[in-house]
Amino acid sequence: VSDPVLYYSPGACSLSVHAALRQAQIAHTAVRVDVRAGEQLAEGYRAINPRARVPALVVDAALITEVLAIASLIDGWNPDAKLFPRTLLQRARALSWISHLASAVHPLYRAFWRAEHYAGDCDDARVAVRDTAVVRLSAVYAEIEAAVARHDVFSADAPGFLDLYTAVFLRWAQALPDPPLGPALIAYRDRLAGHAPLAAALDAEGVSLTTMKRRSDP
Ligand SMILES: N[C@@H](CCC(=O)N[C@@H](CS)C(=O)NCC(=O)O)C(=O)O
Repeated sequence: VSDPVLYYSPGACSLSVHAALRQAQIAHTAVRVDVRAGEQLAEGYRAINPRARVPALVVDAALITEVLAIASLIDGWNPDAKLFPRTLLQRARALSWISHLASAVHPLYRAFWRAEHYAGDCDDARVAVRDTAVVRLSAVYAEIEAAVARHDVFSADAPGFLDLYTAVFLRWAQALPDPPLGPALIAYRDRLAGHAPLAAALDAEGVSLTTMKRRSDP
């Protein structure tokens, strides 16, 4: 049985599972597929993941896609890593946020970065999709900010997968015209950046939570 192989792109949503593998101390190989350079579209990668997205985890020749599925597998491998809350109700509340981030918030970033995915080649529609995404994202961050301020499922003291995944969205906020992060989210982000497994994954990917720039960028 060989180590699982994680396909990731620096600072992409795959950062969450990259950090989770480290938190759970799972030996793995991390393979970079640079989405910014379009490497996910290469034939070689499509042969591994026909959906041409990251993250993808290959385990004993089985392909697992989708952050939540990968995170739940890692949790099963090492429940002591506390990636998910133990009590059923708390676990459901964390899953509720993770599911919301994956199914509603992530697509807003797709609308922001790849408006053509929804608007086709119509310029006016692309601008409208992009602008609407920016407005909706502000509301999303306000809602997360309130939950973080109440210490409601989110925790920078004992981060679980929800926190690792949220860190990705806090990083991405830097790409928005006026990053909608209030004081509670900034304090939460800065504490998360010091969480060893996340810090190690950020370092391995050459990115940080406070800028969209990569270490290798000029
Ligand atoms: N629903 C998927 C979304 C995966 C996804 O869209 N990943 C982005 C990076 S954050 C990607 O690979 N984008 C490449 C592309 O859209 O061409 C998940 O939650 O894992």
